[in-house]
Amino acid sequence: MKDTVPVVGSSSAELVRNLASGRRVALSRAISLVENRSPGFRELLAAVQPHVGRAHRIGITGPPGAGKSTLVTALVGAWRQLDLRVAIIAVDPTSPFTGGALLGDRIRMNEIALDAGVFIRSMATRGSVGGLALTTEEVADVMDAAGFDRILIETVGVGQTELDIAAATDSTVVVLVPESGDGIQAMKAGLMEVADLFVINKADRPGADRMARDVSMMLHLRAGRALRNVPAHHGVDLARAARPAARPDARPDAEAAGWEVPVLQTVASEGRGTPELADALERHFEWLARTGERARRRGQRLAGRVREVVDRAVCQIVWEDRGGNQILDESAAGLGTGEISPYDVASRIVDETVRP
Ligand SMILES: Nc1nc2c(ncn2[C@@H]2O[C@H](COP(=O)(O)OP(=O)(O)OP(=O)(O)O)[C@@H](O)[C@H]2O)c(=O)[nH]1
Ligand SMILES: [Mg+2]
Repeated sequence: MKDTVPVVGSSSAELVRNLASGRRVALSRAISLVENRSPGFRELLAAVQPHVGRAHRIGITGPPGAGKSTLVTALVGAWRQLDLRVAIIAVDPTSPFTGGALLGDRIRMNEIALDAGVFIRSMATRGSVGGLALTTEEVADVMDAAGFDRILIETVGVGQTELDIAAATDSTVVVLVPESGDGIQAMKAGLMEVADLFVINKADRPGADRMARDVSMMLHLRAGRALRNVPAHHGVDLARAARPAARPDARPDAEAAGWEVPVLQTVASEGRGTPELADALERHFEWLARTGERARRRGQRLAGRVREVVDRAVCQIVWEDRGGNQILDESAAGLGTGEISPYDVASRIVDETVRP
């Protein structure tokens, strides 16, 4: 199949016309090409790039069974009423998204799946060739160029990978449920850093108010700390200088940049609170555009993507092409006896591969 992708070899304009005309087969194949890193995927991404940047990208993450897909379904319903086109990426779903069963509402999901204005794609973590966050962003680029107005990315879990994927968007929604543990736990998992909006779903269950209060309190504590780090005058920021340099593409948390992270309560299965979630997402998108934050984040993401691709290429050169792996193998015995140190081996590898 990968040799017969119809979009490859066509001009950029043709390609985008193909995608924009709503040809789902063309879109599916373009996405597979990107996902599998098949020949031509770079050209395809280059061709869509000038048409990228219109869609509002929204990441939705949270523990398994929190009601993410149910929320997604409700949002899709709201947007379809406004005649907006919606694409959904379900990353590593615990059950196939299009099956509908996991939504607990088979009929509504099937309606959505049959709607020409909705496109659903599942992506597997296992066997992903590139970095998953990178690939997900690239798939979103293809959907963006295909003219979708909203792109929803659902990831299951609150580990680093899931957060990275959900945060590679304009707006990141973290979904918690009353029983998902206390707010402190949530903070530890790095959720506070990535969330633009918190949703306490299953608010029909006991403990929702308390959970919402805990999360709000954590957010305020954080905001207080962020303020303390602002230098009193425009001199050197010692607090910052003392810390190790952040990753160049790291994302400053939304609170520090002037957005007050809302903590919403929803009962997604009954559609309660979901119009407010849709509103909050609109407000966030407007705020991003108004403050220039959207362009800034996008710039950082693009720079991060370049870094990631360069890092991969350099690793390939050092370890594979120029024999780094071989040097490491040869050094195994010496390392084991303590005759040479890991630093010695590393220096030798750098000397012989990077500066030959
Ligand atoms: N009581 C209650 N149940 C809900 C609510 N929202 C969703 N559910 C139910 O919770 C179950 C899981 O919902 P999903 O939307 O599949 O949750 P998910 O977070 O997408 O699940 P995974 O993708 O498997 O992690 C389903 O049976 C839903 O009907 C809610 O607000 N209250
Ligand atoms: Mg789900």
